[in-house]
Amino acid sequence: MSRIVTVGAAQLGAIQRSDSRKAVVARMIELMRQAKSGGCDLVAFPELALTTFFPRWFMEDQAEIDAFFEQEMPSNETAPLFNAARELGLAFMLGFAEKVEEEGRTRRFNTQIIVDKSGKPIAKYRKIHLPGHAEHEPWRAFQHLEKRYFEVGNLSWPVVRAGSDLHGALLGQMICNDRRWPESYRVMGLQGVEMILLGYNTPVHNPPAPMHDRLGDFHNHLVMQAGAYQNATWVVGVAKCGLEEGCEMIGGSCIIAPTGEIVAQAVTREDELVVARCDLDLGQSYKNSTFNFARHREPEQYRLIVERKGAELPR
Ligand code: ING
Repeated sequence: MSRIVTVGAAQLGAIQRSDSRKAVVARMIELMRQAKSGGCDLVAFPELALTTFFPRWFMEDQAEIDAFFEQEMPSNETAPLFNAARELGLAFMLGFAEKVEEEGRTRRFNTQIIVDKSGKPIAKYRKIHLPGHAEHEPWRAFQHLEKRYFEVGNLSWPVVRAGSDLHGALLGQMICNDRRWPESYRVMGLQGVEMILLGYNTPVHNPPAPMHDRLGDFHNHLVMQAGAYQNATWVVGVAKCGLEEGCEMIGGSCIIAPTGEIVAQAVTREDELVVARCDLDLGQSYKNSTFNFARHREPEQYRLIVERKGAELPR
């Protein structure tokens, strides 16, 4: 009996600063309806899916910053999303800015959750690789202040076994910049992950390295295809994209098989649903051969990967 999960990558076009959560949630529910009629079991939304990508601005007033965060999940504004999913019988992944009281203090993370078809949250992940910078750098066309607004995630990369509504799928998550680091995939590969869900907001222009701009779409698929193949897992990458507050962001949402092949991808930088039937056992032949980790890996030889942060050149 094959374990097929039909996935909808629900790409979102631009969200402007003035767009209300109510308006965004309505767009997301429309994508959920399309997903339902497309036979989906699971819908994945982008990173920070409820608001414009606010780390592009330098802000000092904490109240102004906190307007972009969710104090509770679901809230009055996001409850309609949970209700629609439950009514449609859809599981979903949602990225949002999380403000939480934890260990006696207020903490802020770039977070994703997975909610099952009954509306129960079954997984949470907090972004570990925070790109950009922490102080105002006015030379940039726009800022990228994730190191200022978020803490490094403290949940590692957990892999959870979903319920029978998703055929016991071994699900993992990462967020945006995490996808550029092989360690993110491997930590989940070492837990037998079958499908990684990730959202991203990726500007076309990278101020510190403008010569990379022409390769943004290529690098986007390169890293996810490599991660999928090298860990024998499905990878679902979902963009928030288009021209947001003057900043163009790449699209390229896609569903990638454990073979490393892109099986479906977006062709616009708008709200667009990308659907694929995903056989969760497709990675098995790789896990039993080429990427049989227990048989072929030599962790004793990999110590530098954990012990050393930055590169140190030989004398
Ligand atoms: N965005 C970008 C990303 O990793 C970036 C940051 C852009 C890094 C271009 C390198 C090059 O896709 C987020 N939100 O991490």
